[in-house]
Amino acid sequence: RANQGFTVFFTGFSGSGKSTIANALMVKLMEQGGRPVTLLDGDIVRKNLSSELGFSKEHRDLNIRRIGYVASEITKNGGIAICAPIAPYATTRRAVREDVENFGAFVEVHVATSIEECERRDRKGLYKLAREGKIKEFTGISDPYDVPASPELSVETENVDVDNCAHQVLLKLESMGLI
Ligand code: GGZ
Repeated sequence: RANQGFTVFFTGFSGSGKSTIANALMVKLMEQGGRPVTLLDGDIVRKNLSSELGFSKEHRDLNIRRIGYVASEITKNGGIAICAPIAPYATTRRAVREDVENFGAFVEVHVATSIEECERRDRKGLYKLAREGKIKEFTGISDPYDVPASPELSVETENVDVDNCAHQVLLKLESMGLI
């Protein structure tokens, strides 16, 4: 069991801290050595694997199913996949969980930083554009986000720093017997 592959799947709003926590987690897991770690970040996947897709429900679902497929292949081969898309739809997250659980563990981590905080930070100026109607179908503003009902772990970056969040994920992986 200690050598099985697994997938850590972060979900949360744009600007919630998914990528930063995912990167910190990747560093910690790589320091431990052993299994190869692959990061499937939202931005990077959209550039390389889903470049033709937009943000309709159909396109988001397709994007998430692709991420899920790659994560399940990595998991099957005994690796560690870290995914960090918004993944707003519960049914699609469920489908990815089922794909991955054929081969190893699926660890869903809700990055539960509130939409108010994400908009207040507005690191990339996207929330302003969404409010102005210049970006349509923006998650949390003009498009839905299904709050995870039973994630393996929930963290937030309003009161807790990134390193602490990544450490909480590491502890969860330990308690699940995965590392
Ligand atoms: C949400 C959008 C949108 C819309 C562009 N809604 O902060 P970012 O910039 O880097 O992260 C967001 C990213 C979301 O892509 P994902 O592949 O993670 O989304 S999904 O899981 O729903 O497929 C944001 C940017 O793309 N972005 N337009 N309308 N985020």
